Amino acid sequence: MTKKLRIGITCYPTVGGSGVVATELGKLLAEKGHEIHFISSGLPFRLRKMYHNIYYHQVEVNQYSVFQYPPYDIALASKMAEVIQRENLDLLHVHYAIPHAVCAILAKQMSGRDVKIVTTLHGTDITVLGYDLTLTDAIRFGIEKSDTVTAVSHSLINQTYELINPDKTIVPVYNFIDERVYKRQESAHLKEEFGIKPNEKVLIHVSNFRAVKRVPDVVKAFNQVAQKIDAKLLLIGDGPEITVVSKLVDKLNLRDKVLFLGKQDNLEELYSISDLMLLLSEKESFGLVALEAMACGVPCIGTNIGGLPEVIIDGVNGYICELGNVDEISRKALDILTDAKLHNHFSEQSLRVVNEKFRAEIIVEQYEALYYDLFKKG
Ligand code: GMT
Repeated sequence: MTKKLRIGITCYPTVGGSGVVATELGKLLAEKGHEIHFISSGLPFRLRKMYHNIYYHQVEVNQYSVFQYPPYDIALASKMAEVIQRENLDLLHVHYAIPHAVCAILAKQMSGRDVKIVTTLHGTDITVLGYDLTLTDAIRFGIEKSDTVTAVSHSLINQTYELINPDKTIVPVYNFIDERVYKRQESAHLKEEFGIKPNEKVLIHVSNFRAVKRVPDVVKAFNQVAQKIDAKLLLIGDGPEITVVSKLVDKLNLRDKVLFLGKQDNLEELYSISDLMLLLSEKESFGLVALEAMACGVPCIGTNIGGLPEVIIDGVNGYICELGNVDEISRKALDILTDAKLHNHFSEQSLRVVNEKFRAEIIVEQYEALYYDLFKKG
């Protein structure tokens, strides 16, 4: 029997897609018999249930008056080193090149153990260079000194080579969903509770409302759709742009058609009452929420940005539109929403694409194979 591994996982527990993927991966690896140690500043969300082989080691970041900034990176590296030694970890799988890969490298040195380091790039750690070029060398260092580096899309790999040009092979490993959770379910009662009439089409957008998500484009496209057919828009999430979006909704006189639902768990129930997902970002290395929607049979419209065309296959399970082209987006949304045959087809294709490319079993096996490779190499 293959040896089960002791794996440390570090992510930002609250950040969104990367935290979700790290947590879900930890759970599925635990179900396969590996021992999982989450090392992070907060209990990773979506952990929800008790597992006998999942442990959580909290990183305490103290604010001493002598330090100008709380020393998160050093506190994390120290905690990682402590857990490597005490729990005899075989490997650390960290999410983000900075700061987490750099912390893992430091922790490995501090522990004096030959722990392997696997780093997954999610995009936000690379696109940060758009704002702060001084981090380039730190990101390259984190990538080059990791034993294995993965990225969540081919687009992100290309972008990383263009911007950082690390001397390292980066392996594509797509994100995945747990299809036991993300599946269409009976939630018709929710429609009634939200005051959505049976004839109304439901569009959905889920994000952290950062400017890069271009939520105003979602509202503008919805406005054009709602002028032609009866429809409601569900906006899920919260973040810096919420006020701008709310003002736009008022300006366009859409208050009774747009539902601001804030942050929500159990998204599968909301996808299950939705007819179309809009993800119109200007940066998106993958677009996990599109995948979640697809797994519930919801066709998606995304922008021709980053990894989105690798998830939403244009003309197969939805449409890819030019960034900011609200006319094109609303036209294609209407095509899907007014043609039941096309909608059904895209819905079925969404399930097929998820099953063939993004099923948890396939992706978790890819990560496991990469882990075991490291021990073969010695
Ligand atoms: O999109 C965000 O703002 C959150 C961010 C994160 O770091 O969690 O998401 C990134 O990682 C997700 C999981 O791999 C991807 O699905 C998102 O596309 C990616 N976000 C960006 O590239 C902007």
